[in-house]
Amino acid sequence: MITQAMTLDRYLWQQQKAFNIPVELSILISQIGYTAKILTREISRAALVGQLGLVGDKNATGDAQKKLDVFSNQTIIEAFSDTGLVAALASEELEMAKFMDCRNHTPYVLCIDPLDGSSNIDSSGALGTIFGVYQRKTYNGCCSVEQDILRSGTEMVAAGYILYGTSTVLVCTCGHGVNGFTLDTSLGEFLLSHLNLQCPSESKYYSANLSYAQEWQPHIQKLIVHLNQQHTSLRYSGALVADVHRSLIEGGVYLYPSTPDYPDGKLRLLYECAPLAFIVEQAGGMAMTETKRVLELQPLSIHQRSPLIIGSKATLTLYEQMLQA
Ligand code: FBP
Repeated sequence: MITQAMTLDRYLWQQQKAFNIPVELSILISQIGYTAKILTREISRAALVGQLGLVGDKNATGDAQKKLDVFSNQTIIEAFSDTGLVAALASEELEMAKFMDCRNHTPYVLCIDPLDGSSNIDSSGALGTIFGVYQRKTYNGCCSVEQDILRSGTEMVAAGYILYGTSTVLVCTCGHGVNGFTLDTSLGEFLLSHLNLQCPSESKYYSANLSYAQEWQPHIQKLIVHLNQQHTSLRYSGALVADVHRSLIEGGVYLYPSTPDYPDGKLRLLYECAPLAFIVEQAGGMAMTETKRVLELQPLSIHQRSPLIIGSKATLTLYEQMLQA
């Protein structure tokens, strides 16, 4: 059976031919797979190698930085240095954009949350990595934040996430459907395990931090009441990637709405909301802020926040009707 298994690299090569995807984009995603193998190893042994706990600094958006946040970010920067693939990088762990290689032949811009769900690290909960890829726009030997990085999600050419859970799963799309690959640690290979993922239209689960529920907008509260009336089970893992992955596999909706403290929500548009919106839409689901389609949002800053409601189509469509009611 193993010999028939489809490796990530072989799959990317087939996609290249089938959809005329540039080889550089396939290599970029393959390189993300490589960083996921390193992170899988480091996460699984974090308590044994002193990688639990805080570094004592705060990241670009004021969150306490965990040692694994810094390790993950550094691993990604090193993995793409000198590859000629990534001209500029926007990361949750970097205050400013990092211009990696602005020589004219370097084609892509990478927006990444190196480690999602960091509050789960010390309790060995689920973690993730989220990434979005844009075709570079400036070709005059330099890069620009405005032109190359602050792009609406509709311009994305690829996106994906890695879930570090009971197994490590890499889910990605180049705009031609969504596929999942599970890491066989004995081979060190990502093998195709979820072909052409389709997000079930109905929600079996919902994920939200209900401790803020009384502060949410009335139409959000109405949706929660409806989900509870339907006995839609609540599952909130503390890791956006894990909750969105469950929604993709079993049907569900994840919500992080705005509150008086977080008028724009908590999650970051460029490297959390937009890449996941691209993936979920490709899998037949939907992704909205509280009022509009996430992918149409034009970011004004690298760490801009956005409310997020993402997942099963029937639930999001019902939410839209509640909005218009
Ligand atoms: P990080 O990327 O900094 O981990 O933040 C995102 C996140 O941890 C999501 O993964 C998760 O769903 C949410 O924030 C949890 O936030 P809260 O603790 O406020 O419910």
